[in-house]
Amino acid sequence: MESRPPSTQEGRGLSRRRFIGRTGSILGAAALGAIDLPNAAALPQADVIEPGAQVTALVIGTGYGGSVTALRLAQAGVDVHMVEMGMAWDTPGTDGKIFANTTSPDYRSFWLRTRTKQPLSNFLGFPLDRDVPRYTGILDAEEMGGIVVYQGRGVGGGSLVNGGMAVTPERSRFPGVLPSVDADEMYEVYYPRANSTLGVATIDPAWFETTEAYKYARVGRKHAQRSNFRFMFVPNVYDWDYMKQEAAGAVTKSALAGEILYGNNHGKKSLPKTYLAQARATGRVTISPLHRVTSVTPAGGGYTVTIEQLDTSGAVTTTKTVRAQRVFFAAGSVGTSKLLVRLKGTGALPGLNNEVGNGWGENGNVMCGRANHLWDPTGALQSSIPTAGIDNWAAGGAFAEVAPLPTGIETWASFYLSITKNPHRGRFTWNAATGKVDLDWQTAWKQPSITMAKSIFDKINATEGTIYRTDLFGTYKIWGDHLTYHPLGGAVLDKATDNYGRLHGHPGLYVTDGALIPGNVSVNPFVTITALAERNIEKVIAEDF
Ligand code: FAE
Repeated sequence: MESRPPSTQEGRGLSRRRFIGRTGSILGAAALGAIDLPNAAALPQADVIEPGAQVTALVIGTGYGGSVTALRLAQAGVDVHMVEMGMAWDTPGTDGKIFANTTSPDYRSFWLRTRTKQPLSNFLGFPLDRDVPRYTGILDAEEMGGIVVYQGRGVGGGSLVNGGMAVTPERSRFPGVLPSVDADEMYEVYYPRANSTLGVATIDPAWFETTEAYKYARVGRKHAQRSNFRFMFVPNVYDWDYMKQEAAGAVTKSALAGEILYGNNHGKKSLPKTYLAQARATGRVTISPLHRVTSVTPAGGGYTVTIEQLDTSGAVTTTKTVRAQRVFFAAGSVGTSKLLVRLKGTGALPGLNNEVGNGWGENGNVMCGRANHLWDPTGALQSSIPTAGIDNWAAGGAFAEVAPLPTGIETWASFYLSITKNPHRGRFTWNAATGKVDLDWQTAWKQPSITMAKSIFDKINATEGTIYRTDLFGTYKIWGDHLTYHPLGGAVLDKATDNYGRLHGHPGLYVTDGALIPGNVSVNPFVTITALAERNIEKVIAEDF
């Protein structure tokens, strides 16, 4: 059934009983009780901020950095208000589901677009993008100079749309990622704390060997190992027991039904089920969804924060100003960088230093597919949750995630998202003429990433006698070099801020998200973003509150 946008915020206050009644036909009682709470019950209730409110700590954004910050402040006895420009994602659409399937994007899928912009634009020569109603959907494909930056929008930020791959970088690489941070502390205290609060776990190896859903990853392993590359299992925040039950037909399918890019209706331990659930349980954290911060400026020892309330068409319905003693920028690398660069450029925060906007990178993301032989199928059923990687970082500067292509049909394709040691860094600057923030990235800067990814896939193709797919990113285009899932930097730790995220020039302002990390973490970034936020907020609570 084609799902349509609700004309109002239909069902916002839906009770748990009514929710179960509506979805009872697709959700078994066991699934509701024991394993998977529907989002309506698990998500924090909206508690919208009033104009003129006075707030002790205001957090901009509800992704990883924001959620860690809110939880730890609340546990220390500080009242927190979180402002999130995206939706709460706690209300089912007309099809009874909160999130749309990856294979059939609808109004819920994209942030304020009238046509989808899917990372894989083509398949077998056919363009995949289609018209959708403009809506405050979950995935933002933000087009900036020479690059499309994909980001999650809603309470939970990137955790709503990401692949859940929860990777701690190798200890030896860490000093190259964050040189001013004590690595021992990170690996002894903050990475373990982040992994345990996020609910990170590794797939049962015995199940991996037998399930149809990971045939594609086993083919990926075989090809990697035959070319002498290091293959590794990658931990994830998806509930592996739930996935096993999906395979057994005992619960409603999510990963095995191709859900990922536009949200998982079940199984994924996204932030609303982990950090944000704990934060709400303290009774000290409130959240305003569909509210966007546009300005922060000093006022009487604290800050005046301007916030626009949006409706689901993206129109501003109200503009509010509130007072906050302290403000934590957690709007993601792009969101935080753009806000800070604009606030410095317009004179709202004149004390920010010239490092603001610098050091932005895309974690060297580049995608490609390989065409396998007919005797080497990758499976019609593919779990949308990746769990394997090929590590050639030391020799070739690339770590490749063995990614799914969950089309529901046999494709004979192996698909990869590579993270590479791309040395290029972009810079955000204020453009007074247009009143916008520009990013000086160029698509040509992806060439080093392609070269590094080729260090793996040229060799595999030579060993296997196979070729690259040319039908996934356009016609006769091998490399997905126009995008990133992993924006990082723009307000770099120990440069735009002190060594704990305090912004220079304005006491009481902090950066807590991926903007702190200078462009690259050598693996998927959210565990590092979470662990760094844990480290920084511990120091800030001890010294500033
Ligand atoms: P983020 O999670 O982006 O949260 C920022 C929040 O702030 C968002 O909810 C915004 O809507 C909100 N916001 C922005 N501006 C404003 C404003 N002005 N006012 C109010 N709210 C605002 O930031 N990483 C992994 O480690 N493993 C993966 O498997 C993985 N897969 C990915 C797949 C996809 C498709 C995508 C898009 C990303 C993936 N990532 C993955 C990246 C990961 O989700 C990302 O690094 C983190 O979410 C970044 O966390 P932050 O806290 O920096």
